[in-house]
Amino acid sequence: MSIAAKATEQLDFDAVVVGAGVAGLYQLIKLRELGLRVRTFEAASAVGGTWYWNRYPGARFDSESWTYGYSFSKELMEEWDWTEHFAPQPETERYLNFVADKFDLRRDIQFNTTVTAAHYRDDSNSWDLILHDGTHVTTRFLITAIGILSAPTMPNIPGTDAFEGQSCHTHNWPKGGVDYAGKRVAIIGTGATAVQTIQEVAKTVGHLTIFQRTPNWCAPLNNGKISKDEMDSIRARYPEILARCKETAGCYVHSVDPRKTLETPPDERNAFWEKLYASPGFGIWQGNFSDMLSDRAANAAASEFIANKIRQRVKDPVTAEKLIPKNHGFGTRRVPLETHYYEVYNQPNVELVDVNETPIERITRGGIQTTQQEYAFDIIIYATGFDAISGAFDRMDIQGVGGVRLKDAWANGPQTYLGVFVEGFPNLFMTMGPHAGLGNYTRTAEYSVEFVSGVVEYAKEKGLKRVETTADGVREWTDFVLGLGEDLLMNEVPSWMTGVNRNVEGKQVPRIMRYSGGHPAYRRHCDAIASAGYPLLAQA
Ligand code: NA7
Repeated sequence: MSIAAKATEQLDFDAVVVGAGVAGLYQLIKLRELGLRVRTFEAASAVGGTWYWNRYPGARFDSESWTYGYSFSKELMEEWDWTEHFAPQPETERYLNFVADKFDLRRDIQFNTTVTAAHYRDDSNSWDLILHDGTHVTTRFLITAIGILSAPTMPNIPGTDAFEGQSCHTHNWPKGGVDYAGKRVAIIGTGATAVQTIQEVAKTVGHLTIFQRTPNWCAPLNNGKISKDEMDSIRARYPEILARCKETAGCYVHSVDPRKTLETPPDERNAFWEKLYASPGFGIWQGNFSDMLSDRAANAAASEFIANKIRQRVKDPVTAEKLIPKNHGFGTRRVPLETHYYEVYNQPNVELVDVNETPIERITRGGIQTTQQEYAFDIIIYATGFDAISGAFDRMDIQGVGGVRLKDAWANGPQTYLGVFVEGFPNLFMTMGPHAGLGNYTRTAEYSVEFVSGVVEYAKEKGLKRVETTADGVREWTDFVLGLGEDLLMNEVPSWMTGVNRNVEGKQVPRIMRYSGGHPAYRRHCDAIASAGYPLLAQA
């Protein structure tokens, strides 16, 4: 880290946070505690980030609600009751508003404001931000809390503007909702978002057509309501729950089973998988046999177990086979958790179109034209995903020392130190950045925010005006992260987790985008660096 002191002009703020979602809200609290002049800019009209935008039908957690809340305030944990084990979007949005109220956060947040550009000024060791209306704002430190799934992408299909019915991306679902009951509805995509949308829309739709390019391995969510008594008991166990999340690789309550898949006798193996399939949440993904995501034969066996479940649940064998992934194994992409998803395909008013067999040629005024026929629709839903992890950075014009654009610096994949710092971009700190330890979002975001806050506090105490990573820091960390990810089956497969989005130029090939050494190791690594006074940050 290079930290250089320099007398500067009066800046508008000591720190600016971009984003008022899960990470951004906590970051604002921490920076206020440090006594800084801080301002948050948020593109939406209210707090929530992901939980503000993604109000599509059926949107909900796949992490247990009671592992997802903030842990920094005991009082907050005392006061908030979750009503379902996997809370729906409106409840989470309410929760984040409750947090904003409780800590009086809105007075430091400027809503409806997009930061379009951020340019580093060498002479004053500060960032010059340009807002969407052309306003300039200066700050010493710039902290991004822009999320990893916040840059939605439309499909690269011609004619999306031509459609005369109603259409929207799930991320931009209208606040007033969409009246799809009894209507002819199309959904493009079959990722985690589409799965949640499909199973909800199918309940009242007139006719539903699902356009699938790649099926995903889905497993049951097994959600349930939380009674008042159960919530009290969960609250009493919060210390134990949080301690458990701290120990697991992804900060979920589910921890990997130490046994090896094929060394476990078939009956025992099957019984274990049956139990996981009937249990709530990500256990079947995060709590499976220890070699399930690294050993090909183990992974193939787990995949066959899930494939048979799909065959049992979907009545038409041709449709069932279409829903079974063939190009990747179970768990090598993010596992969508579902509630009666596969049974939707048994409804007479639901049709699955495999766009590999009959590609979509264009969106028309009245619907969707494939190579085989034109389908007529009232509504088209684009559940086509995100330019993940680095996409939100690419969409901002971030320029570091010498006017170097972050997008160009990362053209061959992100290069960071600890997922927090970028060479040539002093005083820029990323929460939940590429190559950081990611997982259960709030659990990992809390750590990320606390680490960044530690750096800012250090700079404040030492009177530092410039904090930046050395080239060595970035090289060492990037090599380390790439090495860690090499043997994982997950990193071979195109998905948002490997930075692939076929609708975005230059993002066609899987890359290692995430630190995969497990969050406990990530924390140990970062804590040691903080205790040692940030040795790979340049100090001047
Ligand atoms: P995903 O998981 O990236 O899914 C996007 C889906 O859209 C996926 O099925 C894509 O197929 C499909 N897609 C994208 N573009 C096209 C085109 N042009 N034609 C046909 N199909 C297309 O995003 P989600 O929003 O579902 O989930 C993201 C995460 O958010 C999720 O994991 C949760 O953590 C929350 P493809 O697989 O690329 O063939």
